[in-house]
Amino acid sequence: MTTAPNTYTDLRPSGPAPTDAGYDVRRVRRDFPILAQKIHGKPLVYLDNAATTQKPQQVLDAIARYYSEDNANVHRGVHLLSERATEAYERARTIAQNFLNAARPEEIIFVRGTTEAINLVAQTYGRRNLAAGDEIIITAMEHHSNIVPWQMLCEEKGARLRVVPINDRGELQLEEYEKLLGPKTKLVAMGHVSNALGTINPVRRIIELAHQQGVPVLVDGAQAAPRMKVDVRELDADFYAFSGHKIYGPTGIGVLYGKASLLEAMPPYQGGGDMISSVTFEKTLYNKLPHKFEAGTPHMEGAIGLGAALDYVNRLGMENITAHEQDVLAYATEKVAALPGVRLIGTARQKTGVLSFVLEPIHPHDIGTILDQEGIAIRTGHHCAQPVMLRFGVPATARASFGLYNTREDVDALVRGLNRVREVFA
Ligand code: 7TS
Repeated sequence: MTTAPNTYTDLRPSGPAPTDAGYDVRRVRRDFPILAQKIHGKPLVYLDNAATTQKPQQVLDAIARYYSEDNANVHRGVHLLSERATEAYERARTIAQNFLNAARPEEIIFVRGTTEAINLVAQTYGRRNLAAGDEIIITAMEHHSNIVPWQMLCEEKGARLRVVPINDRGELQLEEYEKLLGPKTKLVAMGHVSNALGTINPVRRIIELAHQQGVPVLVDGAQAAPRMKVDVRELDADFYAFSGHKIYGPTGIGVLYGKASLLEAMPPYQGGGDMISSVTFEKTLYNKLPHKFEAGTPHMEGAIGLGAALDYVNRLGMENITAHEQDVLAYATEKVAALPGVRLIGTARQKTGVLSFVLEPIHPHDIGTILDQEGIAIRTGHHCAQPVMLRFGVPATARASFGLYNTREDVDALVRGLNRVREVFA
């Protein structure tokens, strides 16, 4: 472990940001110890960032420091350790608030991840506000976690799921969305960025159109938050969800942003400690926001690690990260598309992060296995977006997804690996 400052506040940027001299990806890579290793004797080329990202030393240190210096349960003890743990946990909430530009810290609910955030809204807001005959609008490019919770709710309530179709590039058909929006619509739920296609959806316009009909919108930001500036107030999003592990933070932690007015009116998700203000056997009064939605001892280590990850991203500068990843994606798109037999799946004009493709007639799993032998980690399969595979008539794709530490050299290695795959199957 590297030498670390003593307190959480010391994690804030000190000295000039690395971006002063441009985005130095080589220096950035040194922050990620895992990247330095060899896989099957070859340097690791990690291109599975849409599944999960690697963690910088700053995050590892923040977690180790929390356990070695400050660990105690939050919101309970009068003792100093508990005060310090509470302060660190709540500071992480403020960091997340600022990251999303939320109006108030109480609008940030710590959850396990995007999946839990969506289930929370389905089970609380959805159960309270939907009735038989009502409709929820999603899109044809959603991750299963933004499909199944709504299906479960629809089944329970006798409501109906409506799906906005996508074109052959993998872009939303906005005119179809406008046709689906109507008096029966009670909620719109859609991804900001598709994990299978990389499409960036025009969420601001989508929200504007929904709001004209008085319909709230949940945005699944799992793939957007790590790659682009998100401003929930500028978007006017009603709910926004993302996962810590996809933004260089720990697993098991994520954020649900909700407008305070909506969160206040929602019933709790789970019952237990911390979410109450008083309990008798006759009646329990619920705690105020955000604690109403955080039953039980929270994932303190996770929140603190996520705070350190967001600090890290802020320090590099989201504009720099976006520009860097766009460069790597554009380079990869050009090089991979030029390989004989490659068909790109997802060619939206607004894209980020993800390059999905098939290399006919080779099965994506075989591509993944051979690339692994070359030290290259990609994901193959349906990416928890089976309807997208169906739409493009493929059982699976190979997917390279990029993070802030990937380089054009990583792409060159991928292209060499794919040439090797073609030789093996020639
Ligand atoms: N929404 C999107 C758009 C995602 O990409 C994912 C995970 C989730 C929701 C669920 O996030 P979780 O953190 O709650 O699991 N996507 C992927 C992927 O593309 N490969 O592995 C997980």
